[in-house]
Amino acid sequence: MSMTDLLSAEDIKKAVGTFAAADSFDHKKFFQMVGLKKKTPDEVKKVFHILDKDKSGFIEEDELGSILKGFTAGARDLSTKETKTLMAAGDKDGDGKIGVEGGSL
Ligand SMILES: [Ca+2]
Repeated sequence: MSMTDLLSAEDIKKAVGTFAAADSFDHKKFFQMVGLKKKTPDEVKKVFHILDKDKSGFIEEDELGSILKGFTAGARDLSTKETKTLMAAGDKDGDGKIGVEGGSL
């Protein structure tokens, strides 16, 4: 299963391009642009599992920093600030990682 089986390559390209500048990343807009908001919970889970590279069941900070690369290989890494903002948004229980259940991804 690859990201483009779940999401449109065109939408991903557009979304990644929109947030190409450092510190411009807006996860809500990004997830909307790639079409994640329209996906079923099951499909969102599949996307999550692609982003969970070490299959730990969680997205840890290092995986979060390269989250855009999970969508398309040529994308940039998030800055430390962006990574921390995204972690704070998705980490509901404050354990420093994002789980698939109840996460904002
Ligand atoms: Ca992981």
